[in-house]
Formats: sequence, C-alpha cells, structure tokens
Amino acid sequence: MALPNQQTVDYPSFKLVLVGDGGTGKTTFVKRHLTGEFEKKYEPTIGVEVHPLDFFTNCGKIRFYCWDTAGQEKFGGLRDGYYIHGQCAIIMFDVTARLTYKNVPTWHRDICRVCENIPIVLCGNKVDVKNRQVKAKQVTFHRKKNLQYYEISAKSNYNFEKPFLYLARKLAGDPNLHFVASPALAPPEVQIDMVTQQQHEAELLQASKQPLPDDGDDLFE
Ligand SMILES: Nc1nc2c(ncn2[C@@H]2O[C@H](COP(=O)(O)OP(=O)(O)OP(=O)(O)O)[C@@H](O)[C@H]2O)c(=O)[nH]1
Ligand SMILES: [Mg+2]
Repeated sequence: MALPNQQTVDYPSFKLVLVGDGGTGKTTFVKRHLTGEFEKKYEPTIGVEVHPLDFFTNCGKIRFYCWDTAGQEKFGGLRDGYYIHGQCAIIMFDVTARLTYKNVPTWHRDICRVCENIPIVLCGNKVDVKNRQVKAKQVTFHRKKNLQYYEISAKSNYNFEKPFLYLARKLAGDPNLHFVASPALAPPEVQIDMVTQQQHEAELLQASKQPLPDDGDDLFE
C-alpha cells in the first residue's frame, strides 16, 4: 500500500488512517516516531500527510503507512477519499476538550462507511495536562463499538507504542506478537505524573467492569 512517490518495502505494510478533530494532536503523535520533531505551535494539517512508520516485531518488520488527515473542516480535502483501502485506524480526541470526544462517533461512522470491519483504536491524547475535561471513566464509546482505548500523551511519549502494537496483533492475527525493539522517539517534552495517571488507568479498569450506560452517544449530560 505504498504511494507512487514512496518506496515499496519487502515486508508487510498496512494503511493506517488517523482521524479526529483539529488540534487533538494527530500530527504531533505521528512525528514522535523517528523524525524527532515536536510541533510546538499548532499548524493544522491540510488534506493529508502520509508517514511510513516501521516497527520491529518478533515476527519481523512491519510498516504502517500513517495517513495523517486534517481534522479541521476547511482543510479536509478529500476526506472519505483518504479512507479507501484503509486497513486499520486510530481515532484521536483531546482529553482537555470535550467537544473532541463528542465528535468521536462521527469520525467512527465515517470510517466504518468506507472501511468495513477494520481494527480501530481510540486514543485520548494530552493526558499530561492537569486539568483534563474528559475523565477516564467518562470514556465509554469504545466499549459500545468494540474498539480498543488507550490514554496517551504525545508530548511525553506515554503509551506511544500501544496503539500500534494492538493493531499489529490484530492485523497479524497473533495476540502474542510483540515488539522486539523500540522505535527511535523524540525525547519527552513533559514528564507525565505517573501517580495520577495510574489512578486514571485504575478508574478505566473499574469502569470497564460496570454495565454500559444506555444513553446513546450523549456521554456527558
Ligand atoms: N499538552 C499536550 N499538548 C499536545 C500533545 N499533543 C499535541 N499537543 C499540542 O496540540 C496542538 C495541536 O497538535 P497537532 O498535532 O497539530 O494536532 P492535529 O490533530 O494534527 O490537528 P489538525 O492537523 O488540524 O487535524 C499543538 O499545539 C501541540 O503542541 C500532548 O500530548 N500534550
Ligand atoms: Mg495535523
């Protein structure tokens, strides 16, 4: 699944579609890998940018062609056109901005219209920020739709590999697949408060044992 201007590789490669509202951190996230760039000021993506990201697994190398799409409506470009032949996806929201979580069902619907039955990971980004607006236990959408959810912080590299590992396992059909080397990442920009984050992870686990609220997609009121 390479683009005309990109090298094809002789190991498995997959098209990964990365979507979510503008400003949630998609470009920052993909740029943590290898290039070592961190977007300090927000420059909205226009249309799409494709980044080839390689990972080393016990079954060999694997490449994700990450289609980093524009979240902002006015820069959307082809939109659904970018999803064609997507083999896996990440939907990103920003835990400091409720609206970005409210919009997750729309991104999910749009992807599922084009790509049937692909593995999808939901990522709540910016968990390094103290005053988060979307609490771990309020995140329930993934349970309704059978997605995997991870809390991440692109700025601190927290859980960077988790979404890729989940998708690699699904795509390989091997739940035991693991990474044998870490990709080179940009150095962390912030330190995450691990005590607080562990509490959030515990809340998530606790919430996953509770029955789902039957309130449709309206998750806060
Ligand atoms: N605190 C914090 N800020 C972040 C994090 N990730 C991204 N940001 C900031 O969020 C802003 C938006 O990041 P982008 O990566 O450009 O967002 P995007 O999702 O690509 O936006 P569009 O291209 O418009 O769809 C930037 O100012 C980043 O510095 C994070 O993990 N923590
Ligand atoms: Mg972007």
